[in-house]
Amino acid sequence: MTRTTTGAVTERFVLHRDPHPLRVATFAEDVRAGLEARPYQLSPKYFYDDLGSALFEAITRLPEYYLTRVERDLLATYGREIVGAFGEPIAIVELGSGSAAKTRLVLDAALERQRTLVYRPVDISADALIESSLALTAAYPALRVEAYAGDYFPMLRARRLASTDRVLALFLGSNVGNFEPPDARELLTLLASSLRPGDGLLIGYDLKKDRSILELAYDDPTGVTAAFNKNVLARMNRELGADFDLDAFRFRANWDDAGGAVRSYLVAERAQRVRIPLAEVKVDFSRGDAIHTESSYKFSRDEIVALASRSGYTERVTYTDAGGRYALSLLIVA
Ligand code: AVJ
Repeated sequence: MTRTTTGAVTERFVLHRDPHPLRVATFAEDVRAGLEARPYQLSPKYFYDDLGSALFEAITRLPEYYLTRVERDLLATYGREIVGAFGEPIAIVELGSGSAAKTRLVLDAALERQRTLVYRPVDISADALIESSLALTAAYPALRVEAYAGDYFPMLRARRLASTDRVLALFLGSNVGNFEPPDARELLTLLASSLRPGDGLLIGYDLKKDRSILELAYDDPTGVTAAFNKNVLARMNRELGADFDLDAFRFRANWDDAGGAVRSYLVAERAQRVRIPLAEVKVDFSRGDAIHTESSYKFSRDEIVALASRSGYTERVTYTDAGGRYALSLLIVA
């Protein structure tokens, strides 16, 4: 089945592909910029090719990675109350929908209150979007999916998500934690400008806690998170003709208390030269050189409410689990 940039995949599922899809050139440009920078860095968005998305699904099943389970329990407990806060039929927008597994709890709650529902997921991985949207439209006859494959920022700047519906936007999974604070603020502000006063944003975020719990969640003894990180080296080998030796790099994740984030790295185990022809870059790593692959910021409720008010929202309610590990805040566009 050929897919057009914007086109109906099925009768109730339309896929809009970002006019500037994530081209290899973009990947190559970002790799070149990141490996010519000091310290070396790569964007976590490049984790999510097919294998990366599957490895992330595996991470969400790890006993150490509590985020997904705790968030799912909060959605199961408070989903009805959250959609009930809007009193009228809603449409649902979601940033970073991934497999949309948790989203079903919100869709269920909404479809208990209204006959039909429009769901607008946005994700960097078109394949993940197509897979989840086909599964959702098969499972929910009253659901219509308008999916957007691409990067959040150009999508929001192009106001592709603006609509006349009462909208509940979802930003779950502590995905907000992947953005540097100024970028998180810009993203929430952009999203607010695509919504109308009175629309909602349900944001899920991981709370600050003991270093040992956080470092275990991001460096599990099974090695799944290490594989998730090393996959980006393998991806450069696959897509950019690089010659990374994955065994010559070690994964490391540390809690940075001052910065408020878990920082993930791939560390060179020995001095080595790596060539990445399609990015026109070669790197001479010294032993111990680190490539920063991801920051996962952790928050307090007050920090999220402060970020929200600076981005155009007021806090309606916040739910946390009994263990105080994770939170869901329902924000309203001011
Ligand atoms: C999907 C970005 C929320 O940072 O917790 C999981 C990705 N990285 N284990 C996170 C991730 C390492 C995850 N987010």
